[in-house]
Amino acid sequence: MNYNALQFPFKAEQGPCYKSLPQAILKGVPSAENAKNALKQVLDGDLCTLDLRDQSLRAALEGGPGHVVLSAPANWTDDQLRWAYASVLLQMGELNDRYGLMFDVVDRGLDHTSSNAPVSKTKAATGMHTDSSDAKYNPNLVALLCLQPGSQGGASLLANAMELLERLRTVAPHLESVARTAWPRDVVTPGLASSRAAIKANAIPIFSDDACGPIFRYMRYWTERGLTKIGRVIPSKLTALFNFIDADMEQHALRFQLKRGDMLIANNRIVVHGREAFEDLPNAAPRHLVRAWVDGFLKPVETRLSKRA
Ligand SMILES: O=C(O)CCC(=O)C(=O)O
Ligand SMILES: [Fe+2]
Repeated sequence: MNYNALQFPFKAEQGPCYKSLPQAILKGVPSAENAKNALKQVLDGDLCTLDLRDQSLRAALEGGPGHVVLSAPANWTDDQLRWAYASVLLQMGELNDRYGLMFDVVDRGLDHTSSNAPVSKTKAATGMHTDSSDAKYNPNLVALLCLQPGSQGGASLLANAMELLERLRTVAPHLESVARTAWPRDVVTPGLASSRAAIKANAIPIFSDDACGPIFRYMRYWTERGLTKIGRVIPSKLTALFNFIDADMEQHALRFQLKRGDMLIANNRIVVHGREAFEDLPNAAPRHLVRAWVDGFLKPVETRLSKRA
């Protein structure tokens, strides 16, 4: 896939790419009483009879803006929203189980700076990132369902890495080779041992390409922490690259608030996301998002081409 900036009209002033929820979901939603059971059936892989094939959704994720926000009715119950979310995502691929098929993003009072806790269990700003700190695993799509936006802060941020690459090539072309070098990243995935050798082996380039096209993988905090843990000084050229990327995203990122029922789905290979810090105020409902990772969304170019031939 040949991405270039013209294929990626990702203009901050236009806001996020909202699309309506497929009609089949709106029509087929189970009753509030049946929703828990219906959700279990969908997650257990029982055949979903709804026809959700929506090429515009797929097209928005593969090219174009690289993300969509689907808005489900806020008066649906949590289980109805989870059912709709799972039903849509399972049309795109398989759900990954590393953190559970649906991972609750809520503040658990943890601190990611003094432990291996993921930022998704804290109320801190996440910084702009793509998901997964594991060199061997990169989800195709990252999805976040908003059950409760919370009372203070927590805005969502999205940036397009392909546009960023164009600007890097114009403004600081000498840094592209730094971005294409594999840098060690701290190992924080549950179940993976975090030794110096494991961190060294967990090296990931920021920009790379595979048979499906370009890939951007960015986690500044865990890269700097990984390098520090293995006793390496952070090279000044890497700091210069990080500073460029952060400043570029600060200038160009979309910033918006998810509402109850919103499902943000982003192509994790080309779109970077983040959230601002939040505070759960006393006597107010705590912020609650549900994260899912979708595998198998993209087929290698050769497969697609041979199908077309
Ligand atoms: O809380 C959010 O809005 C985003 C959380 C996130 O990026 C994650 O869990 O990977
Ligand atoms: Fe994330």
